[in-house]
Amino acid sequence: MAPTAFVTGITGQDGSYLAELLLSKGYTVYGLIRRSSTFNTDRIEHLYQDPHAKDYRLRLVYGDMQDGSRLTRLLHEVRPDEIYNLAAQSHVKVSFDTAEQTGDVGALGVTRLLEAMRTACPAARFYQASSSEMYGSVPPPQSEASAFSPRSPYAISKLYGHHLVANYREAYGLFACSGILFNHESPRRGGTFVTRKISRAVASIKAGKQDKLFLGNLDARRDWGFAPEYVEGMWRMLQQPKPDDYVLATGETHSVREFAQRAFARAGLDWQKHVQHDARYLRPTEVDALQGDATKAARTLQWQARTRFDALADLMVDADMYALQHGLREFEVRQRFFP
Ligand code: NAP
Ligand code: G4F
Repeated sequence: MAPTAFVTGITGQDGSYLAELLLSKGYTVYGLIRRSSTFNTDRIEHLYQDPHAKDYRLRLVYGDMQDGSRLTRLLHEVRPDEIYNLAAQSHVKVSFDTAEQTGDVGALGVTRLLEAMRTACPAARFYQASSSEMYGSVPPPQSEASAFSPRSPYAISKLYGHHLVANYREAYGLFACSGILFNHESPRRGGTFVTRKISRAVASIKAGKQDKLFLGNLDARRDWGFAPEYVEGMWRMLQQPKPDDYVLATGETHSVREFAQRAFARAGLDWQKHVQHDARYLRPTEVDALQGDATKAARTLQWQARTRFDALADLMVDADMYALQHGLREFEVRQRFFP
């Protein structure tokens, strides 16, 4: 029988790519969505199926990581083979403003979902979206063996979830894995994360619609990869004979300044003429440098990041310029760039 997956965060960047991957593998996918007064399903619109269709395999269900009884009821009804927990308030800077809610979703949400799984479907396989932000001030390169030193409410919530997954694995024998993913981007990346903020601004400046781009810390260094490759790694973790935790990363590190330089150059622009500093984008505490060591994933999962820094910046700028020129939304750009 074709497997069933339950995906939280399906409307996000990773959720949309993961849904595509699982549907292409024949899965029936249940996606948790939040009720919103406006449509929040843009990233999965191209996957939408009429519930009356014969091969109806993408099933969207309402719920929230802050509503444990709903999660329990859903897992009793769906009884999935695999659970991917991607839901989070995932913006680090915002987490300083909304620390309590970020923790409720990112930390306690994991508890709610694992408890639901423990009672409803203990034989299911569980993936937790852990983050390289958990390393915080630990010097690079960072691997599964590195210590954690989180520097934001977001990172602390993720570390809670990370430790809980390990505890439920040991205490109850659950098949639960954490993927410690370093930054991964795409044309579907939220517009307030730095890479997409830059690629959108480049397109807009090139089109003569704006002149300045305001950024915070240009010295921060990140290990940026391409999101579709990372969701493949998530799936591979759940296909292993034993549950474990894995770093997914490119192994390269670059500064925000370098990303801006490359992105503007792609459009034939000089970044220094357009980028200005704005202290409002600085964080109370910063993560200065991330560079992942994904040796374990390469060895065990046969997973490797393929898209490198320059190609990533180029494809994001190309997608945003194309979208602006043709008046397209993100998922429509996909048809042109990633058929
Ligand atoms: P994203 O685009 O911000 O998506 C977050 C998803 O979580 C959205 O679907 C959002 O729903 C959902 N969500 C937020 N609060 C929720 C709640 N209370 N109940 C149910 N759903 C909720 O994030 P992403 O980049 O795809 O990342 C996916 C996961 O990986 C996140 O947990 C993130 O923290 C983690 N992560 C990301 C990266 C990265 O570089 N992208 C790296 C490491 C870890 P709405 O659409 O309704 O807001
Ligand atoms: O793009 P960012 O907001 O991503 P950040 O903070 O690294 O977090 C992302 O990656 C994590 C994995 O390591 C995920 F867990 C998390 O959910 C999220 O997806 O910022 C990257 C860097 C930071 O150092 C920030 O200070 O860019 C710097 N930056 C400089 N100017 C800016 C800006 N970031 C944003 N968002 N906006 C700016 O104007």
